[in-house]
Amino acid sequence: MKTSVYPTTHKKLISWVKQMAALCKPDSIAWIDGSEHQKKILEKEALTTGEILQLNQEKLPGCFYHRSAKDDVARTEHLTFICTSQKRDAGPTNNWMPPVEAYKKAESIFKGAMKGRVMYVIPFSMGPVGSPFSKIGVELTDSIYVVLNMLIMTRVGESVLKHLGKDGDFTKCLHSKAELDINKRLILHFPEDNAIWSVGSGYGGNVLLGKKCLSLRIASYLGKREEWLAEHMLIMGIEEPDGHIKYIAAAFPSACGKTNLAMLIPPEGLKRKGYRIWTVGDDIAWMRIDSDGALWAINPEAGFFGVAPGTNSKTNPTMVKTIQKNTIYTNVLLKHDKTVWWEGADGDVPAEGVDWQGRLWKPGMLDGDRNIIRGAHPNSRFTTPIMNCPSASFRLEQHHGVPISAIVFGGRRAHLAPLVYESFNWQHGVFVGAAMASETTAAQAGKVGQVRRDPMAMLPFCGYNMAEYFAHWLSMGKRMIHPPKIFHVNWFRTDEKGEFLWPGYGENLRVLEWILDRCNNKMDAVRAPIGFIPRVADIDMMGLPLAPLALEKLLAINKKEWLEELKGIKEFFGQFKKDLPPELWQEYESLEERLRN
Ligand code: OXD
Ligand code: MN
Repeated sequence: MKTSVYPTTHKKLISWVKQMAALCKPDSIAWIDGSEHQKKILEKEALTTGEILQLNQEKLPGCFYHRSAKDDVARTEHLTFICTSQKRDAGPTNNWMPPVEAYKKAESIFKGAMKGRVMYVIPFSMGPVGSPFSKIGVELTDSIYVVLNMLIMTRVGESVLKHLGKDGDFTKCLHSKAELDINKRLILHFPEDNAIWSVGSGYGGNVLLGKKCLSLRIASYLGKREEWLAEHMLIMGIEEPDGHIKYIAAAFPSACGKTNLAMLIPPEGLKRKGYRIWTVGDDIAWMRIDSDGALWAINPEAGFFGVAPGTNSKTNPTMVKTIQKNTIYTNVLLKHDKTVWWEGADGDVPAEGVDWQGRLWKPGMLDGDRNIIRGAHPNSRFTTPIMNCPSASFRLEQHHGVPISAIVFGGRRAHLAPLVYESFNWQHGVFVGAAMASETTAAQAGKVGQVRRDPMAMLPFCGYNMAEYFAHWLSMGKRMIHPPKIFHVNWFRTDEKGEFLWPGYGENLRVLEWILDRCNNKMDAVRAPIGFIPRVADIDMMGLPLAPLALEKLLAINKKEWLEELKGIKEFFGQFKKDLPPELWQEYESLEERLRN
């Protein structure tokens, strides 16, 4: 193996890199410095091997295309483990493996896995380098695709090493695509060692280790220890007609529209009032209590890893503009002119193209089971820098983040949950988050459309026992002088015919306006058993004709359905046994009582 000159004097880092190289046996080691020059060399190399393809540089400058293995297209939650010494620390909702066993299993796959390959060393910062919010990681990988994506999604290179200095803390992230074999795939988290090992996959959520693995699973564990919150939340600024910008953080399960909401364009009526949106992040929020007693947040990421299907000028015009340059497209349809397409993209359906599996594709083609063959995989993605985004917040690089006025939970529920409601207080809000449920989407492997409980949209991402996570949320509330108000929204309620009642997308700002009015103490509300709900007349519907009584239906609360829902909540809470904070049972019982009266 060729040895490299080390661009750092951090002894522990160097010795860890050497140790991992001895395990994985790469031909050489290359340190990623974050320079444009090195990026170009890597792109060239990946083009030669076919790991990426160049897209039409006139129409999509700086853009590339990548196709993954057929069975490596989404997060594999059943292969994702929290490896703590005690099972109880991982809790009943996580897969658990004892660290000794996990290291042993993974070592046998990592052993020699990088033979004939380069091991890239990526020093990265989640959050602006040097901010008190930020955390440093170093990812070792044998995939240029991973390096190129990390260059978009995180802050990478020399400045990070400089900040790390001789002995700074960092998360040790080891990745190898190995044979990309689903039977030899493991995504392992070792919170006690501040380490992540991911092997056998090339899918973003499994391998861009700064994202779900560090910024949520490991960070949630660190957040508990260091008294802050790492959440699966978008952050957006809403500039109000008076020029003030209020920031909200919102948690929805994967592929439920966080990205679209984070950069919505105000509908005409509201735009005229003077609203404007500033995007801080679309997936992850790190939040700390500042000396003012309020909750402040940063987005630790520097890019978007967004779902392509359904993205178009109606659903997300801002994103359509964002992904015109310097973007990596994965598993979408490749058109003959080397541009890209996906189901639900703008413009005409192409007459022909090459699908995400590399096969010639024409619209309407059927597979052996007579199902339509899609050109793009339903979880096909784009990776694109936030700085491309026309609505990118001017506060993205500010080290102290943005103040959060409201926390919004949401789910995809055809029934039950009204368009919006507000919790009575922080403790009740934690219950609302803990009792969240949603229908599954294509972002996780498995069946689509099944209701599963997904507290705070963190079920797949909480790196420790969720009972303690709820307790941590409760204690954060007690420590704040000005806690944000907590709301719940549901854009996905349907009518008797199964049609969506609410148009969603930009129109969602009408609901956010009510939320802000509540935060500004400008609006009364109706006290319902589940929380405060808007009076029908209080949602500004200027320019949005809905079917008669649609808003009434959207805001209706069916006590019978809610009593039925309580059974699911009880079952979910029950699995935590004595660990569940009693406050959540109190909230459960109070809700039941309110529903029965
Ligand atoms: C994501 C996810 O990719 O939640 O953001 O799956
Ligand atoms: Mn996500």
